[in-house]
Amino acid sequence: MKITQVEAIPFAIPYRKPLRFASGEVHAAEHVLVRVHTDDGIVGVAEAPPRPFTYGETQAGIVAVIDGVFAEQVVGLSLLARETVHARLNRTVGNPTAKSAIDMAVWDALGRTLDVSVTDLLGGYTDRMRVSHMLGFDEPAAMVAEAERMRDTHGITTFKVKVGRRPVSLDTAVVRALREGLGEDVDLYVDGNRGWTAAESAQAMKEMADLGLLFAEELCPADDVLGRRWLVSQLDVPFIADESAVTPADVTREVLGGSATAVSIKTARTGFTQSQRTHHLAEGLGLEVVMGNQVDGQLGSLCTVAFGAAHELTSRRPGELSNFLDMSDDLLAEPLRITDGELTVRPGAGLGAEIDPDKLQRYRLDR
Ligand code: MUC
Ligand code: MG
Repeated sequence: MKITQVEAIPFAIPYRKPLRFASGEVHAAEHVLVRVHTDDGIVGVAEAPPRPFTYGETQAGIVAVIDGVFAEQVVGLSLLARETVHARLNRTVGNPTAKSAIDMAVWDALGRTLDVSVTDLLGGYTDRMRVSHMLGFDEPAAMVAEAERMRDTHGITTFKVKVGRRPVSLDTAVVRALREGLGEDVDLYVDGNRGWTAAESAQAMKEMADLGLLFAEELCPADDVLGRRWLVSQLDVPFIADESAVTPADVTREVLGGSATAVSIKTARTGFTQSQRTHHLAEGLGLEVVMGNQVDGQLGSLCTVAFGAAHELTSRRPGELSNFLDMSDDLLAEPLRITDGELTVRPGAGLGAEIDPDKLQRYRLDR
């Protein structure tokens, strides 16, 4: 069960259509495939999505920090020593998606070694989650058409709508068009990626007061400490901390400071080991949890559902598990399928993910 090698393989797969939001846009999945090898011949896998506009990481930086710093810190450790892996990686600040991909590949390798699924190792609550789809910036009619397509093709009835543009009426018109177009049978919530000020956020939430929103997420920056507290105190829906609360300590700070009342857990940035800590903290504090999407590919989405399905609290709300549908291709040999609005974990050991060697050869950038 000893780790013998950690590989970081950069690859790029174009999106069929880009995802646009207030803090950036994604045109291609320029991710890093991480493989953790053991002395038993087992290989665990996970992917790291660089999001420079959220965490400052780049694809080249993720490869460099894994090859130059992290690999040698974990080689020689047992797969059972996940807390030691965590502690060693945390000697280096930042680099959340690079650390998380190593952590998740270690869990995958452990599951494969023990012939147990990662979901069962983590908690084994259920084997599936309902799916929520993120709608990126576009004209109202195009966003309604996309939501209808997701509902009719995949049975998805929960949508997270990207907002944060100026004037705020650009986005409030979209949310209104979605409610009018899709009716009361869908659930809607909004994510501003820090695009508005606190006052703009309050104005937008007032304009949308009759639209029955489930949540609001990161409408304004957490660094506007007083503005954000003032906003959150007047809302009658949970306010989700996403990029403002990466670590459990960040979550504690935001929640105790009155700047958030719910949390997004993203395995892409907290892996499984750190996501468990955030989950337990959320349970202790009585927070709503949404399993979020870091604009993940299929492997990342599989990690999210593997974690989300493992606990009652993380599987209670629909998870953001569908944006891989916008990619032109993927690395998995067996594609993920969303049916009747649900995504199931893969049966079998670990994450149950097999990488297609031909696809990896085609998309890898280090050939
Ligand atoms: C989200 O929930 O914000 C976009 C930026 C980011 O950091 O994550 C995505 C989705
Ligand atoms: Mg968000």
